[in-house]
Amino acid sequence: MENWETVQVTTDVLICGGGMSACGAAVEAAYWAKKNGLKVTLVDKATPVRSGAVAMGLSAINEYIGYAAGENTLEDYVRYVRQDLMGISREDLVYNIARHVDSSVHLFEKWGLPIWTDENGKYVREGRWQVMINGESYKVIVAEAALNAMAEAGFEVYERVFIVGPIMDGDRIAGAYGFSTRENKFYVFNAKAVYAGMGGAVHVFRPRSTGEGLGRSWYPPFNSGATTYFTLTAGAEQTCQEIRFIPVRFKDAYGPVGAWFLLFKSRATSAVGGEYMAVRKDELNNWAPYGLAKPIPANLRNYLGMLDTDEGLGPLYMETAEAIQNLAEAYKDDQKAFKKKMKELESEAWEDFLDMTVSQAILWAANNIYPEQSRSEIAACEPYFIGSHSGGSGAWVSGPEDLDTPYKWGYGNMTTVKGLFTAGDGSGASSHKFSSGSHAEGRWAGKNAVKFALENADLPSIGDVEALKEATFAPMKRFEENKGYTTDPNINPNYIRPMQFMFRLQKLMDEYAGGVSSAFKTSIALLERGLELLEMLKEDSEKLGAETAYELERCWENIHRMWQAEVHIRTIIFREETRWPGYYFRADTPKMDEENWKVFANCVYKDGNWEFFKREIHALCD
Ligand code: SFD
Ligand code: AMP
Repeated sequence: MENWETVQVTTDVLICGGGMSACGAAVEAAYWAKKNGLKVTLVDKATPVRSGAVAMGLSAINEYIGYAAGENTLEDYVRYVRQDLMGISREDLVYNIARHVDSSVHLFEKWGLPIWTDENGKYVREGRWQVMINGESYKVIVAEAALNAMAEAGFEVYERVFIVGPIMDGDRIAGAYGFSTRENKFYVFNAKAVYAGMGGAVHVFRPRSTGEGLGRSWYPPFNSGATTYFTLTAGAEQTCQEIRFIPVRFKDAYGPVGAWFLLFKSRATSAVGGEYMAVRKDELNNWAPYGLAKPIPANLRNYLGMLDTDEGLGPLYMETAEAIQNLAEAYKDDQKAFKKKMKELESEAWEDFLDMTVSQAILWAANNIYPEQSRSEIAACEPYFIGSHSGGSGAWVSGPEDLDTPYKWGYGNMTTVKGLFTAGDGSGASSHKFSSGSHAEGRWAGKNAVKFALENADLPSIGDVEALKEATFAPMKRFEENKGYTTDPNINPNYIRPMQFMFRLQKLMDEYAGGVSSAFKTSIALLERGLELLEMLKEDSEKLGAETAYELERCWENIHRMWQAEVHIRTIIFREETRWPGYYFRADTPKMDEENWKVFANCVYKDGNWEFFKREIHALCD
């Protein structure tokens, strides 16, 4: 520990994370802070240029309202999100994001992002809400704007600094602490306001991929639950922590399906050729009113496919060849035009992957898949926590001041902890913000964080940082002290390495909390047993051992995941119904209960105790 220098940084607004929402927060906070003589500091465990969910790029921007052109109203979007989340959404937050999202998209375009346009210069829509982009460098472009805004204001950005946890001063956030993975430096950030934008979580559940492919998941392997850990352990109220997200993706390399379903109008079928959305249509009656309205919620679409799989009708397939043929059909009378169209569609199909999931293109090539000639396997992924997509987990945040909403207690997007803000994957019950909405919400939160720092000008105290440092480096000390005890450093009675710890967490989540191997089903008995095992894992988290700084990072990532797992299991237990089949199914309460459970399931963790309670849903429009 003596080899690690302690560096203390004092700032007004601290931004933790460098993803889509943090880049939005940085652009806005840098502007307002500079104007008011305040300072902003940003810390990312990686480098914002290629960090987070958008690191590899994206092929579409999934939230664009087209408000100015009268394409959609804000209320239309609020209704869409309500429908997709089976009635559970914070409509004030969704509305607020919707009214700002188009301006984020226009900024992206101004900063250099190529957005597809048609012959009239209008954005090409993938579906009603999505616009197509050439997005391999999407994150580079968005990050560059954020980094420029910070640099122009003279503010510092710390890259490769991993945030371990929050620092509190009573009921107010006082900063954060962490360490560099490149230099021997322990960091203590003292701030008046903190923005937690460290994404969602993957690898809480056992992934389908094994061996060398372990890190190949849909969600980026580097987002490991830091935002939930940070806000939860700071004492912030959580919401929708039961709403995990399970995307259906091209199997094994996790290529996106949105373009196939929406742009190419493709069908998904079972091995015997039945289109599960048509064959199993009657099942949707059981999930009324949401099952009977359009668009059919993502979890129900998943569920109908899972019913096929359960009956042994898998593998499931995306009918790519049929979709391409259908789209080219109109050109059939002119062979030259037909060939040209086929070529165009074929290249769009490959580009969809090359823009965001290169490995899917490699897998297609390796498996001799020609999308215009044959269908291609799809499957439900393992569960993820991503409140900004079609999941809902996150912190309970204050609504916008100017809207008629009962959920307001101060600054917009502030959690229930004074001075602690979040957005994107960090704020719950406001799904379907995606990359663009996360950026817009981050901007909103960043501006409000500056306002908070201005109006609460005293710097909170950070107390004894030596104790934090000791706890942070304990796994390294433990490893060092005990490594000579066995001949194989991986097997030692005095410590557990983070990889083995992660496998244990994933196994119990998979088998008890409804992962892939239990076909996404669970029950109260399974959940309670899972919780017992989790408690024991928690005890063993005190025995983690790390050889290097990177392994120390892995230790803390897994502690973050463990807390994400616990709040998830506990919230599933609290909600005594099945509302999102296709995400998870509680076999002991197999039906949806609109009368008792059309509510938010919220919780607070304080002084070692969990408190769970319901909160009412307030509709913003009809
Ligand atoms: O459709 C720490 N998303 C898509 N959005 C779209 O608009 N279009 C798409 O095409 C999208 N698709 C998609 C999407 C996500 C993923 C994973 C895939 C495909 C494969 C959603 C968006 O990407 C998502 O909504 C936003 O990125 C959310 O933004 P934010 O800011 O909440 O999270 P982030 O961007 O992942 O950034 C997280 C940051 O935190 C850092 N970090 N820093 C310090 N200390 C720690 N301990 C930290 N832990 C994490 C990260 O480095 C990163 O900077 S589609 O195909 O599904
Ligand atoms: P995905 O690639 O599955 O993440 O989808 C991208 C966007 O399209 C998201 O906004 C999804 O909710 C939406 N989407 C994907 N498939 C469908 C579908 N079959 N019906 C309606 N919306 C869809």
